[in-house]
Amino acid sequence: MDERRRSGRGPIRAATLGGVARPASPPTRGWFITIEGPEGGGKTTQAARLEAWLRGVGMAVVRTREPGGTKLGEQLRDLLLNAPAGAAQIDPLADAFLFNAARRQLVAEVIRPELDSGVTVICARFADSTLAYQGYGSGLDLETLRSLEAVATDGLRPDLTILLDLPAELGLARKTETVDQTRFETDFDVGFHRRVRDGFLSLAAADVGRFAVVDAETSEETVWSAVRLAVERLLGPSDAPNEPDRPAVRIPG
Ligand code: ATM
Repeated sequence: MDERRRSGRGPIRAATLGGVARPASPPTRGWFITIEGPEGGGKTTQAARLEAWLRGVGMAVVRTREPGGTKLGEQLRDLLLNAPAGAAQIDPLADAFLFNAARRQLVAEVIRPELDSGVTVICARFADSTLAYQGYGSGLDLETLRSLEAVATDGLRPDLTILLDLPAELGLARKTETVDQTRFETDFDVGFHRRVRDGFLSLAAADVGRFAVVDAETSEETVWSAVRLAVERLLGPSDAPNEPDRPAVRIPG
């Protein structure tokens, strides 16, 4: 059997463990795992650790991000995040179209082909970010955004979404200690970021089978343990590494 296929998936049975529902039938493509959440939760760090860990257990993995991950997507990212000071306010619906344009390119160029060839895809941010930021944050109609998403993704949904949750104030404070500030930290107030966080939590509460909510206020190591546990539960016994002595980790939420 193709090694990527073998290592990308294992036998799956219908089950819901710790909030992560497993597909009922054996899948034929790679796993699609997204990492979401407000600013400052450590998405990039955790995505990189997850990639390294999955590679270490023999899985074929691609890590990417939104907006970005393709040439067009990275150009759109620059446009969306680094709008120069004094630039005209970007209309929230225009934002949503541009994020979805980047998403469409990423799905068509990277995510779909990789999943179809049995490779697991880890994506830092995906469609839930548009619902949280442009929907809950900027007040756009969620159904309109879901329609845009459906067109952009052809209905592709993650198998698992890990929500790194933390209070908006803490996340923003962590970001101000770094140089990579974007328009979203400089031009949007804390009320906006609180709505985004609450939005993510609402999305998770409405789809407990897909989301694992992880408390990102704690240390990187504690967060990583929870992230790994959520992914182990998705993969099931045949793909998860054998580490019987590892202490159990509670996934908050
Ligand atoms: P990071 O990848 O560094 O998290 O920045 C991406 C920013 O784009 C993030 N800003 N903040 N704060 C959230 C924002 N964003 C949206 O507003 N909508 C989207 O659909 C996506 C993917 C990101």
